[in-house]
Order: sequence, then structure tokens, then C-alpha cells
Amino acid sequence: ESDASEVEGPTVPVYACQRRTALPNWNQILTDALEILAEEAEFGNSEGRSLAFARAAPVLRSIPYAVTRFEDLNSLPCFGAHSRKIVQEITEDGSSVEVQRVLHSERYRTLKVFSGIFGVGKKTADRWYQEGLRTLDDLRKKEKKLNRQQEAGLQHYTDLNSPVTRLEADKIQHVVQDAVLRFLPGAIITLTGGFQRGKQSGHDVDFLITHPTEGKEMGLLIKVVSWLSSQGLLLYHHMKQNSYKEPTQMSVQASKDRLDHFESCFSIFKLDTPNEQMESSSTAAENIRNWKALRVDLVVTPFSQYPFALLGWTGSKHFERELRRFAVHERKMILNSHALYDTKQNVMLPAHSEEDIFAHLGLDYILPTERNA
Ligand code: TTP
Ligand code: MN
Ligand code: MN
Ligand code: MN
Repeated sequence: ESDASEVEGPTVPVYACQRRTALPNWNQILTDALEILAEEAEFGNSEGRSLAFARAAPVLRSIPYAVTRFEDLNSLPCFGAHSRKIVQEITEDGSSVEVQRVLHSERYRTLKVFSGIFGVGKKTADRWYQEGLRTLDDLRKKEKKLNRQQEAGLQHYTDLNSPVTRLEADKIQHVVQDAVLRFLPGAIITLTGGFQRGKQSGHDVDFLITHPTEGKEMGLLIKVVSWLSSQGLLLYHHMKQNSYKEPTQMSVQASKDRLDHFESCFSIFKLDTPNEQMESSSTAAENIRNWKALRVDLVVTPFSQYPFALLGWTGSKHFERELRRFAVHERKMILNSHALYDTKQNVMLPAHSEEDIFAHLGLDYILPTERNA
């Protein structure tokens, strides 16, 4: 139900999957502030508090104008007292005391650095903080027992924490395409994640791989990864086997599964970066590194699950979370990256495209470039 009559201009819907969130973000100072608080609440395991901030920020990201007065919030959903106060502070004083305090706190800064290591989640980061560790050098010096993934993450920390450009993503796409088509002509390789949403940079490159003849995709990834590895293109990889069992019905739990069950490979690619300044530079040639480490996710999906996988991997993370929440609470349907299930009719709802899935959910179709919630 809407109360549009009281409000000037178009009403902003409550769920992010009902909104068109294009780039750019007109309220970045405000959304950055709210996201810092969401992250800090998450570090502190305050899930409810984190969600409140994490739902307020995308509302500001979805509106095509800058909020300059606290009163502008009156027509917007998802703003609780705390989020409103932060916006008030920033619009009136230029900054928020609470946000500044978080940014300067040793705990937040340390957890930020540690959780920025590939393979380190917030739990591990917090444990290391509790043990008195503070810097990457502490991790290196103390010869902390790291697993293989964290070892690689630490080794390539600087590269992996510098943004991946669209140009780099396109180069990686060529490499992946070449490798995949070598073993399976007719395969479809789709760049997904943030780049599919039109972002010009990201923290990694995500690919979905499928083939129109279902079953042909089986056994493909191991060949592709072995070949990439033999060419010296992988600095790290770990593979996950397909663990999906086609269900006859789905429970709400299936929509809360954070990870999906596709065959996949989480990797670090070694991308050649020919240095154009080589000639004119006076630096010794041996100091010039002509490659960059890049995070790449490869996911293989059976063709019949491809639309669900595409919808699931295009993101944003908040858009996905909201799609699933909308499905359960507003439609009694269960959505994940494999399937959509209607709990009222007890049937799986097939789809040939993302459009089909939005239609099943009774949602207007939202373009990938409008999913930057
Ligand atoms: P990310 O690559 O983490 O995020 P992103 O591409 O939106 O942003 P960035 O530019 O920073 O890389 O994840 C992409 C999408 O994939 C995201 O919506 C979450 C989804 N995802 C799954 O569905 N299953 C998984 O197992 C993982 C790791 C991600
Ligand atoms: Mn990504
Ligand atoms: Mn990620
Ligand atoms: Mn990814």
C-alpha cells in the first residue's frame, strides 16, 4: 500500500528490487557514511543494526538528486532514527561525529585491512585483532598460520586492493573466452557482477559459463583451469564441485544460502600489463613489473539454471538480498541462483530469461545497469 498522496514527486518503493538504481550515485558522501556504520555494526556482529544502515544507504543511491536538507528524508522509506540523525549531522555540520569516530578507531581500521585480504572474513579478522595483531607486517612477521588462500591474498594484497578497470576486465574476458572455446565450442561466456551493471571498475571479474546443450558443460571447468594454469596465467585457484541436487520443493532456508552450488573456480589471474613507459623510464628494467594480480570468479551453470545464475551473479549484493526477501515475504516464493519455487502451488517456476523471473515475481523488469542498489 502506498501513501503517495501525502508526498511530492514519485514515491520510492520499500524493496530495492522495485527501484531503478542507475549510476552515478548523487549522494555518495551520505551513502559512504551509512555504509561505514553498516560495516562497523557487521564487524561487531550487530546484524539488525547493520541491516538498518545497509537498507537506508541504497534508498539514497536510487534517487536522481542530492539530498541537501534533512527534511528531504521525509518522503523516503527505510530511514530509522539513527540513519536520519547521521544524515542530519552531515547535511548540517558537513560530517558525522559518530562516523569519524569509527573511521579513526583502531579496531575498525584493523578489521578493514585484515578483511581486505582475499580469504579472510570478518570472524578471522576479529580473532587476529583480539590476538593483538594490527598490520599486514604483523601477520607476515608472526608467521601466523595462514591457509593457502590467505597466503596468496597477503602476497598479492596491493594488487588485489587496487580497482580492476573495465579494460582489464575485457582483457581477462578474452583470455577466458579463448580457454573455454578451446575445449567447448558453442559455450556462452558472460561477464557478470559489477561490470554487467555498467560499473567502470570493480574488485574482481565474474564470469558465468554455460552451453545451450545441457550436460555439455560437465567436466569443462577442470580442463579450462588446467590449461590456464599450464600457461602460467593463474597465481592461485581453488575449485568447487557442483553440489546441486535438483529439489522437488524448496524451503525458505534455500533462499538464505549465501553460497550457491555451482561448479566454480575462485582464482587470482596473472594479467600481462605491457609497460608503455618502459623506453622513456630511467628506472632499471628489473624493477618494472609487467603484470598485475587480479581476482577472477568462474562459475559454470547448466543451461536451464542460467537465467537464475545470471540474476544471482549480476548483483548488487543488496539487490539480490532484497529480491529474495521480496519473493518470500510478498509472494511466498523462494528464489536462489538455481531456481524459483512457488510455495503456494508447490511448483518450481522455470525461466528462459531474467525477464521471466521478474515476471514470475510480479516485478517490473529492472535492467542490470539499474541494479546498482
Ligand atoms: P562480487 O563479485 O562480490 O560483487 P560485485 O561484482 O557486485 O562488485 P565488485 O565490483 O566489487 O566485484 O559478487 C557478484 C555477485 O555474485 C553478488 O551479487 C553476489 C553473487 N554471489 C553469489 O551469488 N554466490 C556466491 O557464491 C558469491 C561469492 C557471490
Ligand atoms: Mn565482482
Ligand atoms: Mn566479493
Ligand atoms: Mn566475485
